[in-house]
Amino acid sequence: MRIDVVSIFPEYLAPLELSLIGKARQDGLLELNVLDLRDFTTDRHRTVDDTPYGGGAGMVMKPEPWAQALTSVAGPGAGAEKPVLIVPSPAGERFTQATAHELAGEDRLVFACGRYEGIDERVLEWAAEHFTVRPMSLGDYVLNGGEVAVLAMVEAIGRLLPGVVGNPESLVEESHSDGLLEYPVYTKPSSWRDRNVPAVLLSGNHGKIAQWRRHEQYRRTAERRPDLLEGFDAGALPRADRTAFADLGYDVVDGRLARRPADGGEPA
Ligand code: JFE
Repeated sequence: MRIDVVSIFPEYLAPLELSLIGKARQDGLLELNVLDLRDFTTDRHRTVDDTPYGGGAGMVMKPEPWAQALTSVAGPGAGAEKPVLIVPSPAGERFTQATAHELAGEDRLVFACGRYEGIDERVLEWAAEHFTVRPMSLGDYVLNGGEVAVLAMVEAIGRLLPGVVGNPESLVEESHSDGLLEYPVYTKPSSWRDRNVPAVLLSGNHGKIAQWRRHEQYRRTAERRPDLLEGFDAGALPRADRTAFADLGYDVVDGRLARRPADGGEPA
């Protein structure tokens, strides 16, 4: 896969050279280029921003440096598939693990890191001629620019490329994580500062261990991310799993989990 990143802070992307992604580059699985948007300006001050039409606070990124930079990375026009242009934005579609898997299957990705109040909207319209344009949000909070979002997205995508993660079993386990939160993990020593590792994990009973871990996933998900249980397929759950959900306040109704109504009855 080839990834190009355009930013006015190319040094911000230096962490991509390290660890997992750096290794993927060394092994020739990933080609990564970071470009400085200011190299595509033509004025003495290397200007990339201007005041917003319609007024308001802050500055907006000028279109022409973007057009020059994106043209330089667009690649062959005819024949080859359009690269995907990912534009981090608080107003983008949500980037999820499913998005990461989808993008890991692409041959070419280009990331456009905005700053200030964002990029002149016409750049995204124009770019659709050369790219499949995908405005993307990491989550519902506001960053100062696209760079941190790109670090997260490139790491999430890069570790899915064949040969990047050393142990493919950990990816398999993740992918059938069925939309639940992960179970808690422990390592040696078995007793640490008066806290013991749950005995079941030392039992050697792999059936019991798998069941305990699954129930911990249910417990954590109900506690921290009850929204994830709305899509959970509870149709074919073993009796012990139904009981685990019942203890968490959920009944199975028509193959879905239903929060048991709070008991609002009068005291006896
Ligand atoms: C840029 C900014 C005020 C944008 C309404 C470019 N998930 C996510 N959060 N924040 C971003 C992505 C993000 C991405 C690119 C960005 C934020 N900003 C700052 C400030 C309003 C904005 O858009 C500039």
